[in-house]
Amino acid sequence: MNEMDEDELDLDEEERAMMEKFGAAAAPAEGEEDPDFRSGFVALVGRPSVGKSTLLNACMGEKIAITSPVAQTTRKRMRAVIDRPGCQLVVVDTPGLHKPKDALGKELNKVALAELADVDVVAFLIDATRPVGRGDEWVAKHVAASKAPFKLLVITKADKAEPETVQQQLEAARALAPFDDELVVSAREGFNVDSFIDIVSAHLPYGPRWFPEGMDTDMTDEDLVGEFIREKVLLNCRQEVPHSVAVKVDDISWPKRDQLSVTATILVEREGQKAILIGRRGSMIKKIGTAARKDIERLFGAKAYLDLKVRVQPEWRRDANEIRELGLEADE
Ligand SMILES: Nc1nc2c(ncn2[C@@H]2O[C@H](COP(=O)(O)OP(=O)(O)OP(=O)(O)O)[C@@H](O)[C@H]2O)c(=O)[nH]1
Ligand SMILES: [Mg+2]
Repeated sequence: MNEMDEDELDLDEEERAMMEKFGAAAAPAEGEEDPDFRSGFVALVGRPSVGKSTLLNACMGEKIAITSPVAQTTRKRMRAVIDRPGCQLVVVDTPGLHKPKDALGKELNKVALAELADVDVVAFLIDATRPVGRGDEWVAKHVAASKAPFKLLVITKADKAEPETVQQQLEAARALAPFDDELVVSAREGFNVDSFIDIVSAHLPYGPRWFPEGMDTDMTDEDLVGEFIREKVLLNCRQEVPHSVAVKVDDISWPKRDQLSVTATILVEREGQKAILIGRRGSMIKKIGTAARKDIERLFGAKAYLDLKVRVQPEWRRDANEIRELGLEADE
């Protein structure tokens, strides 16, 4: 907090708690005096692959969260900030809730469930193209138990399902938990994305913005770059490789203002996976690097140089220390 003492700002208890939790970046902007200004958090929750990250990107109008058909694509909570006249909405992307198979899976669930306790609005996403099942029932129980004052049911991927199927999904989902409102969206086609923002914004509490205007996300550059690299692995490799991969960004430097240089290590669990990732004469790692570089260049608006290495770290997903090292541990 710059120069000013917290007491001088006359923060109320809730604001103080938020600042403790989110750090100074989340401090309410000074001088924000509009009593009609709304500001708050919506968490996107649901099973893996229902389209949470894709909806976040559609809300932002740009890709900042990684997406893929592989379950558990998202491993870290991401907050994305939408500034509108009279309102600041923070959209929180969470890992898909699932039956965990290892220590990593348990942490991912903890990360997602923690958000249910901390937001103003919970958006529970259900995939229009997959029958409502026990996984959704389990998530719904947690949504029902959340103290968030407004709960929104969202049926996703409307572009991929017949209207009758969407209707059936709505009916099945309504039976899972009480919701305050419902919406059918297609993040891919932009259908009802603005309505999603409008509905959620209308149910945020009054108060000043939590993040400075113009700040898109709370993710560090290292996190964003690491995730983009991991996404390209998910999109290019199959079977067990995607789940065994983690990316450590060792260094980011800016040799010039419009140039960044990244050194990163891709962790895998077995030698065979390393061989797949490197590919024949390095063809796979080159493909991954080229695709990641394009995304990084677009996001940062600068020319990027990527130096990727692959390292075997057996069973890292079962190793609590390694999970912590990688920043994948849930906050206690
Ligand atoms: N057709 C269609 N596909 C979508 C839509 N939204 C998401 N998808 C696809 O569904 C898959 C999963 O999307 P994600 O956004 O990664 O899903 P997620 O819920 O964030 O998944 P996890 O991070 O694993 O929990 C991707 O292949 C997306 O392209 C949509 O509106 N329409
Ligand atoms: Mg995701």
